[in-house]
Amino acid sequence: MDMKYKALELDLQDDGAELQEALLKLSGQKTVPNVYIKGTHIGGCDDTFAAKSNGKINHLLNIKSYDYDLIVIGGGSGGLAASKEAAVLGKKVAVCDYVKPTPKGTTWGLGGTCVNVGCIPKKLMHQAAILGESLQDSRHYGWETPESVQHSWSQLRDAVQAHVGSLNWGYKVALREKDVTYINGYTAFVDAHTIKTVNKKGKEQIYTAERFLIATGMRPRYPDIPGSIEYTITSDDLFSLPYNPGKTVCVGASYVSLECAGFLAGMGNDVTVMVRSILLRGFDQDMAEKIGSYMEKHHVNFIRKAVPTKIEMVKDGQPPTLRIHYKKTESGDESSIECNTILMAIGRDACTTDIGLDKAGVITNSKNGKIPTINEQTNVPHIYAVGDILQDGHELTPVAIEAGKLLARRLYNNSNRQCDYVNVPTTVFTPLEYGSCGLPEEDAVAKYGQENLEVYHTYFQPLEYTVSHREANACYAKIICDKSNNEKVVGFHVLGPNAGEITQGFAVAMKAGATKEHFDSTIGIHPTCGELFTTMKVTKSSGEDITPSGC
Ligand code: FAD
Ligand code: NA7
Repeated sequence: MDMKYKALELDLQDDGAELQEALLKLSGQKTVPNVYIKGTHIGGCDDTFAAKSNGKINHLLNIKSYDYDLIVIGGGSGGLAASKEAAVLGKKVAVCDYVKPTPKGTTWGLGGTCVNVGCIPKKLMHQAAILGESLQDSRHYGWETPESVQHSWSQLRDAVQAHVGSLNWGYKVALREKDVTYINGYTAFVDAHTIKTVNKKGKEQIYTAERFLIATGMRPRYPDIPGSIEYTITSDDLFSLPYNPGKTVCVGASYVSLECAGFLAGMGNDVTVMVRSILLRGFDQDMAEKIGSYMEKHHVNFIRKAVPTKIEMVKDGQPPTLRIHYKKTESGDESSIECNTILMAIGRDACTTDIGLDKAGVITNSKNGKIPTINEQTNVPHIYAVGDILQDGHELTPVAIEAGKLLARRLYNNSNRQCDYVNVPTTVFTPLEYGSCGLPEEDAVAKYGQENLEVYHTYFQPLEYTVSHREANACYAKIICDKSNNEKVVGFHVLGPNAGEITQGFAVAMKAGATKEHFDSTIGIHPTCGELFTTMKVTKSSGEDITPSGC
């Protein structure tokens, strides 16, 4: 606590035994440590820790006591997990959460991106599209459904929003049950131990805390072109859009863009994706291209190597008619498309610019606003960060939750377990789902060298696709093995239905250090897609045929 203290080591004192007797008389305690503060007897080790946590030591030392042990800024995946864990461990905790409305005025409740405008609504809309495809398949399976089946955007949106609303409510209840104070106000640091919150009526409050956790997440970016902010929407608006988006252009080739394009097309909308360079930067490019060609065959148009230059309103309405002008990046040719909705999905910015980090002394990366940390601790020792704003983290909900929970345990329960950011599995929910764990092939080559790798791969056709006559070589799987280390599996990739469910199980195996031999000696579950990982034989380097044969 940065205080001057004097320690008497009784076994090193000539009169140690006499001192011990005197202490016994004075305090009734013979054991050591025997702690006094300004003449007041505190007790032994446990008593001292208790006096620290109940404020007695602060009081004796005349140290200002704080309103909270921990204030968490941001009530999303990471912030909520950390705050609940810290409260369960007996700490006085507050969570500050506030959603700045989008330029279109969209706002939402407690829970952060994942629950309100991310994973949850998007997976439900993905499911709506999957059901549409299954409806087509069902006719091959004997269901006599009418050809003119229609999809209702408003019914889906209302059902999705009802579910999201129930989750918002659940989070509030959970905070109340765990005695976490919920402060619904925009929050910024005033100094390193003080924050100011402003609620939607403009009322300001000041709070202090011994420690802080920053978990403010990210928000979508808009390109700096005319009409962009006035006329386009982002994923923050899409899931509660009051009207069917109609003919849609999705700008960007990020997973957010491809997922939204996929489910909108699956619901019968005319959809175009505008791609500046490559699909799914950061993901395995072999897989990314296969996703793209499947989507192209399934009614999603792609304009490659193009960037938007201007957006115009042609006719206001619900939906409006818009015109997006764009330029080809290589030829410079210009063109435009008329559509109803333009979804900007060109990346997300860390919410760290106007939260007073300079006043608290917290350093950010000037390139992307993210916060560098060591084990989630910022350069200011009592201020921590988790989730999407973490430099070198993963922008995924389960990662934010795990990091938040483990941090609370380290701070308040003597744990030393760190969040492990290696082999984090993930899934892109495009019409054909793409699950991956470990390294993309490009990264594996860069790390291990081509000569040290063996890639096993195969196309596959889910049994369910046969009766409904879906195309044969759309689904694909590959594993990347490190030959110099017993063919340890360092990359796992699968493109097919339920890829997320398949990948989750194999991620456990990879965490345990699975090798190709482990995969081979595992007995498959027949007939499933996952079983093919137990029988993969063809290496990419052999160039052999990988189209599937029978059981
Ligand atoms: P968030 O959940 O974003 O929470 C931050 C909270 O802090 C927000 O409520 C914000 O309003 C609030 N806040 C910000 N600044 C302040 C302030 N100054 N004062 C008070 N409150 C503030 N991840 C997956 O794992 N799987 C998926 O399938 C998936 N799909 C996604 C789909 C989309 C469309 C998007 C956009 C994201 C998706 N993600 C997915 C990513 C996932 O949502 C994020 O990784 C996760 O929400 C990050 O959690 P967080 O705690 O860092 O921040
Ligand atoms: P990403 O993964 O940063 O991708 C951004 C995409 O947008 C990418 O395809 C970019 O192309 C493209 N982009 C970027 N700027 C432009 C402009 N000006 N014009 C056209 N296209 C552009 O962003 P996400 O939206 O997926 O968000 C990331 C996180 O959100 C994710 O990790 C989750 O947490 C949710 P490029 O490849 O750079 O040429």
